[in-house]
Amino acid sequence: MEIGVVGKPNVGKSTYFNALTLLDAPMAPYPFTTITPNRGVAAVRAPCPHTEKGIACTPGNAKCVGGTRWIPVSLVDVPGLVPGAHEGKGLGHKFLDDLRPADGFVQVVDLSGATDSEGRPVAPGSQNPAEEVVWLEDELVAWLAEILGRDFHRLARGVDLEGKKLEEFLSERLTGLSIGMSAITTALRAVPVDRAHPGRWTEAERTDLARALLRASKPRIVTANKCDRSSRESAEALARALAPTPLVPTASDAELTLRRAARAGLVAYEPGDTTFSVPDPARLTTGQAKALEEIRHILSTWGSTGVQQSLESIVFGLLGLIVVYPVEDETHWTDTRGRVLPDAFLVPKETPARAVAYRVHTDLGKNFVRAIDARTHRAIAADQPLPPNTVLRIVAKK
Ligand SMILES: Nc1nc2c(ncn2[C@@H]2O[C@H](COP(=O)(O)OP(=O)(O)OP(=O)(O)O)[C@@H](O)[C@H]2O)c(=O)[nH]1
Ligand SMILES: [Mg+2]
Repeated sequence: MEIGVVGKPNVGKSTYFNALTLLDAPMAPYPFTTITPNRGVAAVRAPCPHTEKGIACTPGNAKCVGGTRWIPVSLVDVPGLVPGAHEGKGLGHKFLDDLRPADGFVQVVDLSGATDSEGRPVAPGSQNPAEEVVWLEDELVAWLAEILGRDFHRLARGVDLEGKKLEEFLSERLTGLSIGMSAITTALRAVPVDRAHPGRWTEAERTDLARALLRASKPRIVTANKCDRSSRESAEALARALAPTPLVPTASDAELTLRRAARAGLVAYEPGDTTFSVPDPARLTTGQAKALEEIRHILSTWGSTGVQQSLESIVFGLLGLIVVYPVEDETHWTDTRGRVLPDAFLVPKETPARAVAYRVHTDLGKNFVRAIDARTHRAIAADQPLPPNTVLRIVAKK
């Protein structure tokens, strides 16, 4: 599971990334601060089932804070894209290859309209962020079309002659891009190409197919960043212009400050909170106190910084992932070492039980007999999907 953070330069991608990962990727008020991709681990929240049992959990991969599990999600922050990147403008789009494994994108835009298409600071309100959502998709499409098109005619001739299944041919071409067979089928249905003769497809047809593949495989939300310098009306107008693409207003800078202050013990704040408190105001410098007052104002205007919510909106909303908790002992919800609810996994909603078992351990998948819902003690067959938040025991042949 990986989410790519994309957008034009200087909109706050690395600030958003740092806020979610607490890493230190360089940030600065000019374009092309990021020149190589940054990778890190963020987390999404889910209620921990330990509260139902009345016993504490012993988390391994996903920490539990006050009954909320924080489940890891990989994040990659890439350099800014500019219009014409696929022709080499700006830093070009070669680095997009680092987004190959991405399952979805968060596009960061500057809601205040104070950054031009090349990332240069300009007068607030002089730019319309809706436009970059359109051209950025074109750049992503050009990148995917280029991957699809490499040596296409020579390879596609083989498809025509050998009668090899078109879907398999495309799947091979798209290896490593996290584009599944269902996305390929959806895209082929959306674009009326000559299925029997891919060798005859025009470049325009390949581009249309690349767009359909992108839409079917890599959902995108937009974060209206720097909302602290803009207004609710602007956010609402942008949301209307982008619909049905979801829009979440964000104040990444404020979120980063709050998370760092929380790490330093200066504030009590959990990501996603609507407010924060200062346990010992005497510890704050005048500058810190003033910055926190400004952030308090942002939270009261916008409800939250939106950063945590935006990540969860793509992971749970658009990607439709659910959390499942595999255990060894279905009565005590422990693993072989007695740890309570040690692991939490994110899996797509419709994942059958056996595929979840594979995810936990290849041997469990291979030797799968059945799964058992640890709440109801009912058996779940190999091809049955799991409900959200399932605590399950996987029974496998020894
Ligand atoms: N007011 C305000 N400024 C922000 C916010 N988020 C980021 N910034 C500022 O925007 C500038 C650019 O931030 P970066 O995170 O470096 O932007 P980027 O999109 O990664 O830029 P490149 O790597 O150059 O593409 C910095 O000066 C940040 O402090 C925000 O929510 N509000
Ligand atoms: Mg950056």
